Amino acid sequence: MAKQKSESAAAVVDAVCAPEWTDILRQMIFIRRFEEATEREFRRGKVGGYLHVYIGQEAVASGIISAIRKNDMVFSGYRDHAHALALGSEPGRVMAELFGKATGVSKGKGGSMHLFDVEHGFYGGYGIVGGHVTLAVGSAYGLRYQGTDRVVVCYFGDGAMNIGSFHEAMNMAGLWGRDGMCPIVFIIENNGYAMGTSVERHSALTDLSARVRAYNIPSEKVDG
Ligand SMILES: Cc1ncc(C[n+]2csc(CCOP(=O)(O)OP(=O)(O)O)c2C)c(N)n1
Repeated sequence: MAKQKSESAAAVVDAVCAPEWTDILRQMIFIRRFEEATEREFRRGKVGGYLHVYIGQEAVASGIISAIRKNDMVFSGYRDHAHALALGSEPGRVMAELFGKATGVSKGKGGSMHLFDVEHGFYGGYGIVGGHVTLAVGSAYGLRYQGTDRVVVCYFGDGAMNIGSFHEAMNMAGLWGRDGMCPIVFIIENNGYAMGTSVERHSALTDLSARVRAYNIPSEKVDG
């Protein structure tokens, strides 16, 4: 993996994973165990605010993050624990954030939906559905403007694709991308629902990867 995990993060992963598993499988299983633990703590009333788990989507964060470089930038929506863990955030600091502790990755001020760990390339963790997509596109433009070859990876859910700012961001990404000025990979995490509303009920076009082609952005469908 391109990202370097801290020693204590690696030790926690070792504690729940068999040594013969591949790095990506270890990552995925570790995320599953972590999410099960967060749910338990949430039910015990230990987690401030709300909590959304990533169970079933582990491969999407683990696979892509294993392919990026240490200085690339990652943005995600509010189902964000896995992205932080896959990037190498210390699991104890991620859990501390859910508990509202000052030792958390966002100093206990963000909670489950607002994890940040810039040192590991994680630029959030956003509770405003689709809001972060504009920030990610602006950051990608900024990276090119500064003359770097860094890239942005931006995750969002199927529901986020119906938000107005999402379409503004796609238009700018398609426009700047035409001149090579928007180094960004968008990952639509289509889990079939915008929370409780199925894709069939919330999207006029259910082939979501086709929707971004309207903005001159090439896309393909992958089984996550
Ligand atoms: C701007 C905004 N509008 C509405 C909400 C309320 N809301 C919370 S979750 C959600 C659905 C998001 O669905 P999706 O992006 O598919 O994520 P999922 O939870 O299904 O993974 C909505 C509309 C919000 N958080 N932000």
